[in-house]
Amino acid sequence: MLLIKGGTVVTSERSFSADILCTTDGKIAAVRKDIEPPIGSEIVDAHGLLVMPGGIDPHTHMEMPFMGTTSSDDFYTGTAAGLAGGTTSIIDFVIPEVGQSLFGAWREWRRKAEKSATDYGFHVAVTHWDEKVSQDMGTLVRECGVNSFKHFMAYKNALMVNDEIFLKSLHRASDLGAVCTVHAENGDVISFLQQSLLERGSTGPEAHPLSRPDTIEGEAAQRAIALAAISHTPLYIVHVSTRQAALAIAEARLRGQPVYGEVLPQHLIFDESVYQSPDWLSAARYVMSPPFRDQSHQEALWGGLSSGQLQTTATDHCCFCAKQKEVGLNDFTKIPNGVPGIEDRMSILWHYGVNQKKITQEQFVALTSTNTARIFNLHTRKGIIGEGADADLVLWDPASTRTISAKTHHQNVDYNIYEGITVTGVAKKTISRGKIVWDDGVLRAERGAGQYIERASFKA
Ligand code: DUC
Ligand code: ZN
Ligand code: ZN
Ligand code: ZN
Repeated sequence: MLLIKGGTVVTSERSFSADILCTTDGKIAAVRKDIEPPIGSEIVDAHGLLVMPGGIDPHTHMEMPFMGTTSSDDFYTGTAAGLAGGTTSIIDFVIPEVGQSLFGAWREWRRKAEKSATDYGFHVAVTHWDEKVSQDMGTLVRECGVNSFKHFMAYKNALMVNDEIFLKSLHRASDLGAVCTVHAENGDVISFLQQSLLERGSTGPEAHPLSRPDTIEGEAAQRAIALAAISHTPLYIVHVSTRQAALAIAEARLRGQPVYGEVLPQHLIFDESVYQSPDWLSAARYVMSPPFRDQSHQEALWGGLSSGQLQTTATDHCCFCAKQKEVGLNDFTKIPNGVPGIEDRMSILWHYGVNQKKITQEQFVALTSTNTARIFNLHTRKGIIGEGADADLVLWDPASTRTISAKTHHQNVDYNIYEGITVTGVAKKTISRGKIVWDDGVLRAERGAGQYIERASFKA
């Protein structure tokens, strides 16, 4: 048994002094003041520390085949890096290949994820439509613990679905009691703009944001919201990066529509100037979609998070090393889209959010863990601190600092987008189902210790 003594417990609701007792099978047994240590228990001194639910990152891409290559963090290295930053669960994406069934893909990704160090669940992408897709959605929801499906309105001729397919999938998800998630950018417009930029000789990373303007994220978000309304399906919009998309979500919520928005910390602090670096690789490293935008959008994202109109933070963790990025040296449309971030999400949000008084520490817990657990129906086990819940905890030191660097990070990638930034607020210890797996700089991540998280339908 593990007894965490003397800390301040922070939940999405309130902060209070209490000890936490964890059972050997990884559950929380008690949360109250002055718990007497049971015989043989290990005591963790949490004086001066905040004890919060472990982070849940609902948007990662470990070892994902994408744009002709595979993201460099696998399920072990990526989740281990997450533990070093206080994240104890992920929801990754099953992306079926052309011709592969949804169920077949889910089985393949289950196999890949067996090496995970943290618990993990899956959203399953719907990238085409036929009777088998509809059947598999039923199987996945009823028998496989999947309650969310992903749709790409971008990546034409690859992952993109048109409105008709998206609507069919939304309708099927509604019948099954599942949530639909969406990457909202207009893929037809992007494809057109990419071609015209290339024809005009704009081949470098500086053309990337020009090919994906803010307006077409707003347009796609509006369209996704309209389709979700028609089919009465809860909608979760991933990586909201614009004021337009944030407003569309807020308006839908004012109409009473269940629409949720996710924000990536990188969009809160970087702007489009990252693509102007004279050094090709320095700019190419930031190529992800949606791209970094002009700074004016950041106010809406922070406002959305602090007002509750945007509910979660994720990373879209999708690592590609320099060698992989270089495939796009002469053509920005071939640069694999994606940036690392799972290890730094919580520190970045704390440093720029809590320290700057943009959000409270309770909102920090809501935005890094609890809201995601509620939206994706894992809140009986995760995202809370209460008897019977999984003992997934982070002991947070709000006063310690660290300087982020690829030299010291645990992600399997040769750069860090936050290189050189010194943050105040660090994960001192991370506890995954009752075991200390990150201990003040020592990583004890265990390959294969992660369990698959079954998430029930909302119609059960
Ligand atoms: N955007 C990225 O940058 N990478 C993975 C997929 C996506 O939508
Ligand atoms: Zn129906
Ligand atoms: Zn995306
Ligand atoms: Zn993604």
